[in-house]
Amino acid sequence: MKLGIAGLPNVGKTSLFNLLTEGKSEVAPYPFTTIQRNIGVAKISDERFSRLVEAIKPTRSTPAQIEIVDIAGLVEGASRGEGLGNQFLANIRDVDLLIHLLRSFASETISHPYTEVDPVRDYEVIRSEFLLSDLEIIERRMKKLSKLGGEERKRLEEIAELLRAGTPPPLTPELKSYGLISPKPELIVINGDEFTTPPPLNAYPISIKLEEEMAGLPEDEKRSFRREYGLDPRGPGGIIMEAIGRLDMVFFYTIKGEEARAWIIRGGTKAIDAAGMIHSDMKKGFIKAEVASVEDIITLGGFSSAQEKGKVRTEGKDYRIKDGDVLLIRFHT
Ligand SMILES: Nc1nc2c(ncn2[C@@H]2O[C@H](COP(=O)(O)OP(=O)(O)OP(=O)(O)O)[C@@H](O)[C@H]2O)c(=O)[nH]1
Ligand SMILES: [Mg+2]
Repeated sequence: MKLGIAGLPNVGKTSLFNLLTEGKSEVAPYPFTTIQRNIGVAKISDERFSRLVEAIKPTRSTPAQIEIVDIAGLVEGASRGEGLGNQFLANIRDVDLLIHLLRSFASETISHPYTEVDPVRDYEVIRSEFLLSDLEIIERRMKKLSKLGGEERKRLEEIAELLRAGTPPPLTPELKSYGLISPKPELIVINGDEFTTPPPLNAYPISIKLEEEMAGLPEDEKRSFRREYGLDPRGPGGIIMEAIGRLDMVFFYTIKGEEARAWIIRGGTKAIDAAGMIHSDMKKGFIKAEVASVEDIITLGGFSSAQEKGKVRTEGKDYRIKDGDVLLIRFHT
C-alpha cells in the first residue's frame, strides 16, 4: 500500500513527507524544489498497538508502516506537460490513495503560483488536471482499439464521457490497471497557521510549521497546542490513520519472543498470505494460526494468559484476517 502526496508547488508537500517519514528531503521556499519523487516509509501511530505494548511490555515494539510518495508540484496545464508536467502525474499513478495537500498559510517569501491564497480554487485546479490526464489515457487507449470496436471500446467511451463531465469514474480493477488518478480515494489536507472555522472541503487541518516548531515536545503538549489553533489534535499521525480508514485495510499484531509488532494488510487477506507477509518460510511451512483479539490480550496481559482463559482459537490457512487479530503462526521449517 502506498500513499501519494500531491498539490501545487510550495504548499509544503515535502515538509509533510519529512514529518511523516522522519526524512530529510529538500525543502525550499521556491516552486519545484522537488523534481525526482521522494519515497519513504511512515510509522503508523496506532492507539491500539500503543495499549498492547503498554500491557505486555515487550523489549522491542515495531509499529506498522506504510509507504509514502512525495512528488513534484503540479500546476494548471500539468496534464499537457506544463510545469514539470505529465511525468509527475505518472509518479502517482500507482499509489492507492492521494493526500491532496492545500495551502492556506500566507507568506511574503514563499511564493504561490496564483499569488493569492485560495485552497478551494487550488483544489479545483489540481482535480481538473487529474481528470484531463485520465481522459488523455482513455482517449489514447480508445485510439488503439478504434479498429477493434467491441465491449472495451464501449466501456471506454462511457468513462471518457464521465471524465469530460468532471466526474471520476468508479474505480474498477480495469481502471486501476490503466493508472487513472481521478477515481483514487483521497484525503484533503489543509496546511495553515490557524483555523477559527472548520476548514473547507471537509479537509484535515494541520500546521506543518507548528509541527516543525513542536518537534521534541511530548505528545500531550502537542495536542493541546493543536487544539488551541483549531487543528486536528492528532497532527501528522492522524493523516495516516484517516488515509487508512479510507482504504480497505486491517491491522493485525504478532508477539514473538520479546517483540510485539503491528502489521497492516488489505481486508479479506487469508491467514496464509498474512503469514507470507511476515516471512516467506511461514507461508511455505504454514500449519495453522492461533488467533486472539487484541483487546483480550490487552485485558489479560499476554498470549499465554489468553490461552489459559480459552480466548485463543485455531484457524486454518483460508481464515480471513480480521481487524485487531493477534496471530501466532505455527509452521514447520
Ligand atoms: N509559513 C509556513 N511555511 C511553510 C509551511 N509549510 C511549509 N512551509 C515552507 O514552504 C516552503 C515550501 O515547502 P516544501 O515542503 O518544499 O513545499 P513543496 O510543496 O514540497 O514544494 P515543491 O517541491 O516545490 O512543489 C518551505 O520554505 C517550507 O519551509 C507552513 O505551514 N507555514
Ligand atoms: Mg517538494
